[in-house]
Amino acid sequence: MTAVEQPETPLGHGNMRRKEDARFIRGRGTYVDDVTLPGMLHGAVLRSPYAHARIVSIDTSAAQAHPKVRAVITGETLAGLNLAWMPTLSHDVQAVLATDKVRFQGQEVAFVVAEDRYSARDALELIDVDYEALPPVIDARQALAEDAPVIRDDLEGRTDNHIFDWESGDAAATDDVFASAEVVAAQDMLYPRVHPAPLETCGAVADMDAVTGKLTVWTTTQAPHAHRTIYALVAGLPEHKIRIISPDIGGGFGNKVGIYPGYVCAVVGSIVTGKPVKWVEDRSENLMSTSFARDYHMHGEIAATKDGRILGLRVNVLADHGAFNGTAQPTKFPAGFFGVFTGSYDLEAAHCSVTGVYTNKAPGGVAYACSFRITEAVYLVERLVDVLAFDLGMDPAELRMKNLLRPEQFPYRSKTGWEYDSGDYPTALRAALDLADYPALRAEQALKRERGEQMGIGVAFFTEAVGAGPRKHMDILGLGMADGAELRVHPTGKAVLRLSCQTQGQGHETTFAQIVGEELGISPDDIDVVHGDTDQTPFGLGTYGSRSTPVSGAAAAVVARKVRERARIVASAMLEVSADDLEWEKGRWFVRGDVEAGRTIQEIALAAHSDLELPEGVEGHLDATCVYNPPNLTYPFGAYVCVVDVDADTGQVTVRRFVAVDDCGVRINPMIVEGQVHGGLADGVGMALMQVMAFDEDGNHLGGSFMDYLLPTSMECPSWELGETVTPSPHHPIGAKGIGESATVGSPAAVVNAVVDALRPFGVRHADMPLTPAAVWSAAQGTPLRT
Ligand code: MCN
Ligand code: CUM
Repeated sequence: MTAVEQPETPLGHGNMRRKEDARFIRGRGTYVDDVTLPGMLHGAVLRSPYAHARIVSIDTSAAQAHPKVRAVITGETLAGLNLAWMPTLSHDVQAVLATDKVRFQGQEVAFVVAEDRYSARDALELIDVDYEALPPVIDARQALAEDAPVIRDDLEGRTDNHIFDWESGDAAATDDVFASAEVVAAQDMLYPRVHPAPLETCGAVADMDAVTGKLTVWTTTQAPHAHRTIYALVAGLPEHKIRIISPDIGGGFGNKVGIYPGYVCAVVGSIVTGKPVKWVEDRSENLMSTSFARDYHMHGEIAATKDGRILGLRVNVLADHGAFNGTAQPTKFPAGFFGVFTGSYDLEAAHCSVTGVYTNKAPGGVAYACSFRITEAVYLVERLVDVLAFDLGMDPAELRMKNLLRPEQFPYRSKTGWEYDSGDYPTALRAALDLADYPALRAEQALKRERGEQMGIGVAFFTEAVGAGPRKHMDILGLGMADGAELRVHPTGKAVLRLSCQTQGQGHETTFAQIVGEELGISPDDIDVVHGDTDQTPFGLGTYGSRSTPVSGAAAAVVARKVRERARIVASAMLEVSADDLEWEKGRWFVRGDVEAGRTIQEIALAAHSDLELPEGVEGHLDATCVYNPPNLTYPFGAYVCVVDVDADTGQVTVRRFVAVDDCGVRINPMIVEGQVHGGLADGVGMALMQVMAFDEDGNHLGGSFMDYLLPTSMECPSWELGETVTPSPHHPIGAKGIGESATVGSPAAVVNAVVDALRPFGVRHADMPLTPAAVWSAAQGTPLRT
């Protein structure tokens, strides 16, 4: 016990403080930019000032002549190595350095390697690129117009900007439900283009050892093993000649899932110069060129009876994917998991169609705590339910309560084919309404309205699908989404757990030690978690889509149980009884009926490494490995209530209260879970009220700094009021579901619903995010802004 109380919970140390904080709070973390190697050179990327332009010529002679420049790499250099284009995570290709055209402002055009970062940057200005400007496609709604310029003329036979059409659900059944429904409410809405904006930008240090032929890359990646395989495929090197090290990461939020041109350029720079090369982007580069999120133009319709029973949902989406289809998501899901748009409700039929288009904007599309597009899906359905409540004159909480799936319907197969593993939705919603004292809030609102003051109450309920995935259904570039784990218990009973996933701040070094500690009765302090280094960890797909707990967490529990079974055999040899006669209590095996006769896991570990005679065929030592292929996703859920005060004269919104009841099954470390929820709620306030990646009609990026692209601070956030319910996942070894993205997924709808509710006296039924003062003021004037 430390000074701060760490209560004993069913999961051992419960709120154990984070092991990694010992280094973080002392400023002793090691991030990519902290890596310094002897003779290391520095790279910088020249970026396109145009959104769309043909490259006529590139003259690098002046840059080459700079005394501190060691190499200047262009698309042409890369083309000679067959590296000018690289595969994206969505089976498209992306230019590493442009050869033919630039397709978004900020696109990578050339790479300078110099003795220091300043010289590399200076030399960029010496490169002379002759561009021939082309008309850009900025508005996704214009991308499919007859006369729209074709962005991807590099792709053979391409005559338009269409990427894919995807649909889910039963169109005919849905049309029938709508045709006979008493009430249909429809709403167009935009989930704007936003950016995860991690505090640490992206970067890499690449070191190609010409003698051993081994490439080592320290890099900001959420998926070290997946990156290694992609490098292997692209470079034609065997995996064991590539080592990806993802050291401490200063936030990922989905921004660090993919491979960026800068990483590849650092590798090529190291090959060309024979020296290690560091490339770290600056804030504007991060905001302008790396993976954005959302950009979904949605048309939603909801069908219901007059008394508010929801019958069906019909949705059309236009998805802006930017210049290259670089979304990171399982192959069979071009619109991510948008298919769960039926949300938390019991309905008769649903159908959605999604069309993806190219535009002259940065690639990306799945990032920023999105659970693979569930953010968009939840926002859509939760706004539609509020629009329906508006039209019916019903209370939005009551309307939700009436339509939520009931506990006895689980496991529930949704109309679009997802099997929700477990849930008790009404209890969660009731808990949130109680915590908020919903009736009192409505009474307060009525009083204020009489005084002409605008107060709004927003309710949202969400269901997520996280933990990709069953490998049969889910892969990324053909790599099945299962995770390995290795556990080694040393002779003294201390242990090392090796994992394929990679923490970016979620506290894996603590929570995974807690999982193993709980299974084996070893203190989490005595269990070291090794991750983020492909030479030291088993293969697995990485951390995103809140899959670490559902997949790697399950692997950690399973591998610990394997060790426990091995320990049982060792104990039976030690005690000279049959293994069948042994019983487990946390930390020791004992003889059934004789509690005194037992051996602790530490005693067993020592014996397993000793001269103890083990049964025929049983190996010594106390190690195990496993690969966990999840049988299903896990389905966390939650109920949120947001209270805002709106000044209709200035458009200023104040989030006064925010109640969040989350259910992520069994909580390994409740304090870490609450931290995850706090962060996600702040994200939601940011997106709902202040964030958008805007462009002018020429394709100039208008959000390239934190002066323009706003991050919420404690000033804009209330003191979060959290509650919880616990509905274990029936198929996860410890009943846990993911939590890392829940609050980002669920909260934007609650905030927007609250603001729209505040504006009800002005007849406002919907307003698009971000609800900046200008947007709120305009909505109150009856002239909503369109982004
Ligand atoms: N946890 C728990 N009990 C549960 C579920 C989770 O104690 N029932 C703990 C886990 O053990 C882990 C943390 O909560 O320490 C988050 O777990 P999980 O939900 O499995 O999510 P991941 O670890 O896979 O993290 C990914 C998720 C994603 S996809 C984004 S985006 C996001 C998020 O995490 N990025 C983050 N939260 C973030 N938090 C920080 N600080 N930094 C980021 O970049
Ligand atoms: Cu979609 S952001 Mo997270 O899955 O890394």
